[in-house]
Amino acid sequence: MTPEFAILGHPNEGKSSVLSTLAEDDSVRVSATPGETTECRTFPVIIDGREVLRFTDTPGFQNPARVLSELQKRADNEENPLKTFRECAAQIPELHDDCELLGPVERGAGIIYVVDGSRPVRNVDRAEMEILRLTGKPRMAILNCKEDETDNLLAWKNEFRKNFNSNRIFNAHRATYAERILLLETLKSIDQDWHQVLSEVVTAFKKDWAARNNATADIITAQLRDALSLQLTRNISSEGEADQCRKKLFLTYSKTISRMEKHAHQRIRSYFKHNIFQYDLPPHSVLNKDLFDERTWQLLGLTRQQVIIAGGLGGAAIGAGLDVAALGHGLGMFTAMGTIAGALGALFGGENFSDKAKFLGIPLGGKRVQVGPAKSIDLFFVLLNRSLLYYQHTINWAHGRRDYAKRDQSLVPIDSPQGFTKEWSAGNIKICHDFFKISRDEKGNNGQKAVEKFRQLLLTTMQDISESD
Ligand SMILES: Nc1nc2c(ncn2[C@@H]2O[C@H](COP(=O)(O)OP(=O)(O)OP(=O)(O)O)[C@@H](O)[C@H]2O)c(=O)[nH]1
Ligand SMILES: [Mg+2]
Repeated sequence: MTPEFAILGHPNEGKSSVLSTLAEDDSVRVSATPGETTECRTFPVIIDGREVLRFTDTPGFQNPARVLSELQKRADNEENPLKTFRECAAQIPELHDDCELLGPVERGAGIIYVVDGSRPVRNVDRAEMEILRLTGKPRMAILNCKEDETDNLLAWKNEFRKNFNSNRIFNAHRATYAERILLLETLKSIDQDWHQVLSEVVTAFKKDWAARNNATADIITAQLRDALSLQLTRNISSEGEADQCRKKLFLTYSKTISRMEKHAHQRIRSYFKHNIFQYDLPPHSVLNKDLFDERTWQLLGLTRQQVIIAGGLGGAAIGAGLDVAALGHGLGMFTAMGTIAGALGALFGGENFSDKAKFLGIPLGGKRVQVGPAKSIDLFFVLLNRSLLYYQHTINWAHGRRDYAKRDQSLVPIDSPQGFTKEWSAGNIKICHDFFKISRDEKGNNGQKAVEKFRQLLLTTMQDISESD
């Protein structure tokens, strides 16, 4: 049977938010106004098409003192006090919410009691906890602290020990994948009958996460290959048009690459089940800058040291004609070349085609300008770091979170200035360089090897990101 857990508690403590995060469902209704949830609603957790678990959202307690006294009255001489209480409460309008919220418990759901642990314990909370204890159902408590206040935690924990099989801190806004797994592990321990089935659920969760990472690695690999091999050409009738045409082509080129990036990021987002709520990127994130902004390149491109390593690997790593040492890092990539068109040519490939055509033996019957395939491996690193930043942001955005609170600004992960590749060794740079080269040119068997090596590097990096705070 599919295990069911009902999320119970006082109004406005974050029950729906906790559920949304646990079930990774951003369609759950969350609101700052108490009393938002008035009916129970069940959210299944589906993995590989199978419902492995379900969570039920409930309204908050409205009359805990009255419910408690009604239950106590029945506790000694009735076989099922919860059932008879609900039958009676169903006739009393002001007990609607209290009757409704106990429905899932009556049908056998485990209890997850949610409190805002940043405020003190009150008598109504004690009444609610006593009600839950009287149900005799397996139950755990969750401290979902809305504020950073920790002075009350000890008092809460003392209350919990008396009334619950287990308790945990779990923040609806900040809980990570690892914390969700830990919560499931705790649920395992609150009732022996669930141990086996919840172990299977944890295994399924882990497998599912690995599958999402694999899919993300495929998405990023394909995004990079498409971007790096992108090549645009136009025929021109005179040399005079070349500069203008190249600029126009570059505009189309950069828009196309940005569109490819957006598409890749949307796909990553849907793998991680962010379907409805459009979370913003952190306000100060480099991801908010244009992909072709010079600052983006300074922050996310190669370090000076790495530029030299890449240069040593030969091939098309560095823009033609660029003096590696002179360009260095952050020296103003786009202006260092003297002219914009010159810079574009160096970074993205932009010869006038007449000479090349001769070389290739292709009669063109005119001149052509070309932008792409990418000449600078920096484009590769910028795109890679941006996609990894997007991945990091996505996996750390809890589904129950719906905005950036003002005071939360400092908690938003600050994007590391150089991206994830800053510390990468010469070995890793070589893997990237090989991938870069084959993405631009060939696609033979050797190419497959280079792609696979890069994909593995990507997966390891994503794993590190998943496991870091
Ligand atoms: N800062 C912060 N706010 C939270 C957190 N959890 C919930 N909130 C906010 O608290 C408010 C109430 O959250 P809900 O999840 O709707 O609470 P609820 O317990 O389901 O409320 P009712 O359905 O009205 O009983 C919303 O404005 C949430 O955004 C949290 O961990 N941190
Ligand atoms: Mg609610």
